[in-house]
Amino acid sequence: MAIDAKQGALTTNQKVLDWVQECVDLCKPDKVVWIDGSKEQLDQLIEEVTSLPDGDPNKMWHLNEEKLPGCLYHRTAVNDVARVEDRTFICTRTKEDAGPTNNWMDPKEMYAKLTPMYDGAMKGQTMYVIPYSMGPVTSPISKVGVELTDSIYVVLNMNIMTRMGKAAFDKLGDSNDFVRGLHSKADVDPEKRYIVQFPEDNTIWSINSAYGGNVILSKKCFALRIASFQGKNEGWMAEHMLILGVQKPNGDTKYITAAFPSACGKTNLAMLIPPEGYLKNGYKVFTVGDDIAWLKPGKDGRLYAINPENGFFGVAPGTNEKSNYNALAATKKNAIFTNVALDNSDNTVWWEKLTKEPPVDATEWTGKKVNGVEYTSEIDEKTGKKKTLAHPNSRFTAPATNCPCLSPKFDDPEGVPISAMIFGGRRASTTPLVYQSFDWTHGTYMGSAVSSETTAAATGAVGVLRHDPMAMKPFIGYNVGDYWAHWLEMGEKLGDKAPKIFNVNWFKQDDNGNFMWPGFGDNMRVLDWIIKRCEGEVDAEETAIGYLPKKGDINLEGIEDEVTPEIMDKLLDVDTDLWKKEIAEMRRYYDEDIAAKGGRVPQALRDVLDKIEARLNK
Ligand code: GTP
Ligand code: SPV
Ligand code: MN
Repeated sequence: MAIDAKQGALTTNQKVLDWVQECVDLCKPDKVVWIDGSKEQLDQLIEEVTSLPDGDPNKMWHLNEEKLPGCLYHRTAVNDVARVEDRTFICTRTKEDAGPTNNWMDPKEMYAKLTPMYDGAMKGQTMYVIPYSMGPVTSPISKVGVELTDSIYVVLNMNIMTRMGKAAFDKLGDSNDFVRGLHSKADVDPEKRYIVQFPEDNTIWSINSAYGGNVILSKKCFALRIASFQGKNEGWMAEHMLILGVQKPNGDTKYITAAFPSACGKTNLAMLIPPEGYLKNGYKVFTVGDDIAWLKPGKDGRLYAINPENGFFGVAPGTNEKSNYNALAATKKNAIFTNVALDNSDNTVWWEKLTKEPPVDATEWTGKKVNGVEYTSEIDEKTGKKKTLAHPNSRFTAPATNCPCLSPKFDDPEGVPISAMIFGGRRASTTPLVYQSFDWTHGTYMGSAVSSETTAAATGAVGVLRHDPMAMKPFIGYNVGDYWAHWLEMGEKLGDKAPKIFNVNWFKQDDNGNFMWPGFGDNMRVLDWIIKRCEGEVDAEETAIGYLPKKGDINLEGIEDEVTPEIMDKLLDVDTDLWKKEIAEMRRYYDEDIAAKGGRVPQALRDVLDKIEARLNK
């Protein structure tokens, strides 16, 4: 019997109702539930999903109610643990509009290919209709999305990651300006897994996955891929950037955004605790966002940022009291843990480096009970490294409001004014600890030149150096050349009110492969220099590649033993030969990977390349 999607609808918006009905007719769920965001409804869903039998792939578990109140645990299929970039598509009408960094298929063809997969995919199941706002509901920068899904796990994650519920429909009113997301886990078949954006239709189709980045459609699919396309057309920017505020002893707060590729330190930097000396002097760091920034020029002509999200979907391994106290604190209640390990002695969670010793009575992330100490001393044949109890891309989903250092401006509809923007990546060599661009155009070049060693956040080999422009390679929803042009246009619009642009590298290694910079909280020392540069309080060394700190201008008080002058020299070294290679590689990248494949590289960026090369050859 056909289901009437209007039953229980939380909106009279005809566009929404028609689209939901269309998807209901296609997916043929037994039931449709409109998510209002109320506690009663969520409690009921939690009850349902935790009552599933242990072998059910959708099962979630309660954790220790005293130590982790309101927290839930979930394991995904072993072949469904990260974003799948080779199965992610941007379906614009022309291939050229998707550009060389995206997989592309004609939208008509893609709809035709996927429609049979969605046909009846929700038989015997419930379709949840999730209205949500990206950004504070009243913000002029925020936008509404609706996700349809057959997964309670998705509903519960969306509840943390977005402002979910009826208020989003109220914000939308009768408007057609909402992003339509259709997700079905279907058979979680990796061969039929597709994560597809149709930017011209404001539509996302995701099928055959149940892993976060592929199914929390608000996140990478909407807030970056679709939103970057919208931003290009509407004069704003959607970036893979954290947003933080540094409050100085005089009470003045400077806001900074930073773009690092996946699993390269955004959450950590966003929540950093300054070193003791800074704390004593009255510095404080506040988190506005840890992954995504939407940026728009404000009335005063400056660039303002909001965090469109409402929670953190953070990398668990490596997170501990010392490395990221605030993130860990945020996971202590009403959080969801995915693919971490369990400490069965007290039904809590564990992951690598949470504590020194792994639990003896452990469940590793695939569900196998093991002796954690013995297990983690075994060598994994595939990687040649020690086995881990948690998946390297295991994640926590934590409400932003749990974060002890959440910015008082987190909910501010106007957002925060940005003084500096930072790019960075994992680079064992070449790239110094920090340097500043000569101007916005050079900064845009720097962003286009971001490259980084790959991590476990996406499937594929780990540790391979790849280009990841603006840390957005997997997330630019249109032609990368046009995206760079949009950056340049934004710079022109902002003029001398544009944020200053910097590049950092926390991951430079010595000859033995050890990181030379202590990182984490000590990154405050670099932020300090960056802020001083923005305020014109400190001079810099003009080099071929940009402005570098002068000797002694990075405050090393308290870490002089660890970061000796010799190490600092290496961290700030600009090796001419390596940089000539870097420039040659960028030329090759622009020519072969971008221009030859339909990317329109702006001439202004090529001019920057020429200028750097000329300076290096001097
Ligand atoms: P996504 O959520 O995938 O976008 O990742 P992210 O950019 O937020 O990365 P996150 O902060 O979760 O850090 C990922 C990994 O980098 C963790 O294992 C951290 O321990 C490590 N890391 C973060 N900051 C630093 C740093 O300053 N130095 C070093 N050496 N490692 C760091
Ligand atoms: C990333 O990979 O950059 C993430 C995690 O933040 S995911 O949601 O999977 O994209
Ligand atoms: Mn990310």
